[in-house]
Amino acid sequence: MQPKDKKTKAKAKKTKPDKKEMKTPEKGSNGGTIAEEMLKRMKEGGVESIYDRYEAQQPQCGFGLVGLCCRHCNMGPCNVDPFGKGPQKGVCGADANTITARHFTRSVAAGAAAHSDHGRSIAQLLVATARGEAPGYKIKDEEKLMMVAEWFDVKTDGRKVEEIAEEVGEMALAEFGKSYGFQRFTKRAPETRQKLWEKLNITPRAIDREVTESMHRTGMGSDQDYKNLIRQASRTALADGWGGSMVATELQDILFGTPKPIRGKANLGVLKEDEVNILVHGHEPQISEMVALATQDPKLIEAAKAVGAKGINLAGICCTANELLMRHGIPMAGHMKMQEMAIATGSIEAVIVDIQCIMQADVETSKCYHTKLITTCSKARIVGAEHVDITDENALEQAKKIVKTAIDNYPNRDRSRVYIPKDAVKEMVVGFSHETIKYMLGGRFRASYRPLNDNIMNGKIRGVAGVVGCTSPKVLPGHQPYIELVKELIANNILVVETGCAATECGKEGLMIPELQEACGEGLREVCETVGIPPILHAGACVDNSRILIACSEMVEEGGLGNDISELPLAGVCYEWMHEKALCIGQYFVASGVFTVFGINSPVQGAPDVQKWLTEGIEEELGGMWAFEPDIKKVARLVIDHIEKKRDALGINVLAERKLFDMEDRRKLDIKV
Ligand code: SF4
Ligand code: MSK
Repeated sequence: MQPKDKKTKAKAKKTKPDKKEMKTPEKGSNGGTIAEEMLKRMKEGGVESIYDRYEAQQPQCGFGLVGLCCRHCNMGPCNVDPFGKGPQKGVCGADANTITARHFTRSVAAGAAAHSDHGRSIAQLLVATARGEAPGYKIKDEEKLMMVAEWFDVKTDGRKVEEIAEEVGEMALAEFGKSYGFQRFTKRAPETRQKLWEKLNITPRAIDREVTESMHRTGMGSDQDYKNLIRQASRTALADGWGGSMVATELQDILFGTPKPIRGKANLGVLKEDEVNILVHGHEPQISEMVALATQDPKLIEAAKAVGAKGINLAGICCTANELLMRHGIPMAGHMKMQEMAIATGSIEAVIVDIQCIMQADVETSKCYHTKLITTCSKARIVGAEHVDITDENALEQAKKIVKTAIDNYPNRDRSRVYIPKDAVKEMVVGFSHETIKYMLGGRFRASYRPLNDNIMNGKIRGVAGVVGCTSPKVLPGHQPYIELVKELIANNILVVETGCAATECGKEGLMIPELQEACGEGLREVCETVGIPPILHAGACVDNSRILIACSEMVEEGGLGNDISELPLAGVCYEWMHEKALCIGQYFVASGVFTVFGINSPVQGAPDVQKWLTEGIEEELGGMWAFEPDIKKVARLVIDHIEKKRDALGINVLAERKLFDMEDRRKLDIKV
C-alpha cells in the first residue's frame, strides 16, 4: 500500500538508498566487483535477484518505513501522518508514540523468539544426546558443561557426564517456561547492572513469558505508554541476550566444541568446479554438523567419485556457515545477500536449509539451475522445495540421504552455465570465542582479560567495537559500509569483534587475518602483534552476540575500567540491519549499557518522542542508548567519540606521568613471594 498524502509519498521515494551517501572507497574491491559481476550475469540470464525485487518495491510504504502503520486490530489498518496534515491518531486513539513503540517491541519479541527457539532446540538436543537418543551427536566440551552446570546449580561431583548433561539440558529448557524466578545467566552480568535491572523491574523472567507479554502489551487497548513499552522491549531482549541466545551458544559449545582459532576461507570462490557442491544455509548447527559428518563418509565420497566428481565440497551461507567455519574451518560462500548469487554460480547440487534468513525466492533461483533446495526443519518449510524432516533421532541418517541426493544430482549440472568467480576467495583466521580471546591474552594458566584492560588503560587500544548483524539490499552492490567502518576503527586503535553477516562481509574481503595489523593504528598493532591476533576478531554467528556480553562482563570483573558495562569504552554497530533479530540484539546491547548504532534508517523515526527517548533519554535509565545514522563515516565518528567520552569519564585519557622507581619506592612495594 502506498501513502495517499503526496508529501508522504515524496518522502517514501526519498527513502531509496542514496548512492552517493553509501558509496565507499571499497568500490572496485574483490567483493564489490564480484557481487556486481554476479548480478550482471544473473540479469543477463534472466535470473531475478534480491536487488530486482527491492527495486520493484519502490517506493516502499512511507508509513511503514517510519513505523507509523498499525494493523494490530481490525478497526485498522491505521496510519498517522508524519507531517501533521492528516490523521494523528488511529481509530482507537493510539498516537504515533504508541504505534511506533508497539512495533518496536513486537519486532524485539519476534527477534527474541527466533534466537531463543533456536536455543530451545539445542537444549532439547543436549537432553536427547545425554539420554543416548540422538545418534551422531556427542558431548565435545566437558569443561564448558561443568561451567554451565555451576551456573545452573547442577551438582557435578561423582556424577557421570551424561547425567550432568541431561540435568543441564533440562534446566536450560526450564529457562523458557518456568513460572517463577529470573534468567539464571543474568547472574553473569556485573552486579551493578543486575541491580539496575532489578530497580527498573526489567530482569528477564521466563523467555516465553517475556515474548508472550510483549505480544499481549502491544495489542489493541493494552500498554499505551511508550516508555513502559520500551521497558518491556528491554526485558524481552535481555531474556534473549542473557537467556535464549546464551543458552544456544553455551550448549552448542558443549555439543560441538568451543571455537578455537582456525583457518578458513570465504567468498564464492570456495565452490569447486569439479566436486559435488553442497551449501548449508540457516542458523541451527545441529543439522549442518550432521551434514558435515555425512560428507566425510567414505562410502559417500566414493559415490561422488563414481558420478565423476573429485569429491564432496561443503560450504555455507549465513550463520549456520559461521558455526561450521568457527568450529571446523569449513568454507563460507557468503552472507545473507549472497544466497542467490551462490546458486547462480550454477555449481550447487543441493542447498540444505534449516531456519531463518532463507529467502523464499531461493526456490525460483534453484529452478533456473539443476540445484535442489531441501528444507529440513518442520518449523521452516517452503512451497516448491523438497522436504526431508530432520530430528535429533534421525539427523545423521537423513543427512546422509540428502548428501546422496546431491551426489545423484551432480550429473545434471550444466557445465556451460557454471561460473565460479576465480579470484573470489580470501583466507581468514576465525574462532574467537570469549574463552579464546581470554586464552590468547593470558595463556592457559593465566587466561585473563587483564592484558586487554591494561592496554585500554594505557591507551594503546582506545576501546572495543562490536560490529554485528545483517546485510541488506538497501546497501547497493559495490558499496561496503562494514568494510569502510572497520578499517576506520582499527586505524583509530579500536579492537573490533564481529559476528553474523557483518563478520562474513569482512572475512570475504580478507580483513580477518593477522597480517591486517599493517592497517592498524600503532598501539593496536603493537598489541595484536604481541598477542598474535587479528585486529578484527570473528566471534561467531548472530546468536553468539552473547559471547560479546560475557566478554564485557569479564572486562568489568577484571577491574580498572569501572563497575559496569556502561562505563567500558565500547560501542556496538549493526549498519545493514535487516532481521527482527537485529533489533532484539540492539536492544539487549542498549539494556546492557552499550551505545549502539544502527544504519540505513530508524524504525521509530515517525514518532519524535520515541526516537528521542531511544537515542537520548534512555541513557539516563540504562546507561546505554541507540543512534540511527545512515552515513557510515558519521557512524565511525560516533563510535570513536563515544569511546573517547567513556575514556575521559574513566580518567584514563590523562597520561600518567612516567616516574623511574628509586630504592625508596621499591621498599614500599608489597611483593609477596
Ligand atoms: Fe488502528 Fe488502534 Fe487498531 Fe492499531 S490498534 S489498527 S491504531 S484501531
Ligand atoms: S544470518 S539475522 S542476516 S546476521 Fe544470522 Fe545474517 Fe542477520 Fe540473518
